[in-house]
Amino acid sequence: MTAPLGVAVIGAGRMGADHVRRIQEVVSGARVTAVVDVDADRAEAVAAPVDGCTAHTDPAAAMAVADVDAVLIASPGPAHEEALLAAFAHDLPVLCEKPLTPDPASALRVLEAEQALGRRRVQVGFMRRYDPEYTRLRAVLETGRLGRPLMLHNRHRNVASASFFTSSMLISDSVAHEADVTRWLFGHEITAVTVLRPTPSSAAPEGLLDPQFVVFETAGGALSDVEIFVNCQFGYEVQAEAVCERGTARIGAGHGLLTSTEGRWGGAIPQDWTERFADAYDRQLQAWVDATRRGEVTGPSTWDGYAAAAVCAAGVRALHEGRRVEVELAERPALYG
Ligand code: ISE
Repeated sequence: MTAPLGVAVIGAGRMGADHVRRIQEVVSGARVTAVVDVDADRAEAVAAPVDGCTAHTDPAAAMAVADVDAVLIASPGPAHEEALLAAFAHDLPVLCEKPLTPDPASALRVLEAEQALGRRRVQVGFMRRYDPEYTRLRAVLETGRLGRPLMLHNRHRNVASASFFTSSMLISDSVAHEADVTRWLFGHEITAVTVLRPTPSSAAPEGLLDPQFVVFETAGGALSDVEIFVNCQFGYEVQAEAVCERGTARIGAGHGLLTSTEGRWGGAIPQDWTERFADAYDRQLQAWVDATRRGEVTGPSTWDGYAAAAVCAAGVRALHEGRRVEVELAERPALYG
């Protein structure tokens, strides 16, 4: 393909609008040709500044536009299944923001529909896999220099949760990332989840179980724990330490610019994920555009999206039932290696 990839962006909210900006200003080899949102005014507002870009309220209508070669789904999770199936019907490659879909049953339907096509069509937006620190951590583990990984300690902190955040969403919306990085770093599926609930922070909205402490067991025998704290008030922090037989590897210390002045030293803490993972989002999108133009599909797959949904479903049950819950996973189809 020599012409730029024409992308329909579905969902013109915070993430969708940011992806439109990224395609227009950062990524090479692509342009936004359609924007879709249930809110026609919002779609129009995001599409208007982009040359030749049309605005729509129906994803399928946008996919039928002649210069749409690929689809980026950034609408809310419950709308993903319909958009994914429409993209399959139009034979278009997709970058789908996480979650693939909100629950394992719908993720399995998407998995089956993609299998029926006989080839991969979807890259799931687990952008941490494109973060330079996470890729270095994985590379170190892969050399085997530190020995076999035994544990992964994760910390995931947000400044404040959105008004619609529920206790389950700490797992399904936030810890979904650690479900994916644990599987990706260790190369094993997560088999069971336990969730502990400390007394909530007084800064947490009434009724929100925040923070939570999550423990994943993996098929390889290694453990991965996650402190998820979405009203920590001071900054956005994502850290991980892999403990191996002969050493440890740590990321996320956030040592960017450090200043020393007036008897103190220090730096700044990012305030949200678009800032902390800006590089990862750029690399993810460029990798998708490049692969799509080569006629390939790379990166996190529909299987990865489904597996994360299955782990999160077990996690949500573990949270509410106060017990260890095993992950129910379908057989991994040959299409996903
Ligand atoms: C949000 O949806 C994300 O994906 C962020 O990366 C995560 O830190 C946050 O907790 C989620 O709500």
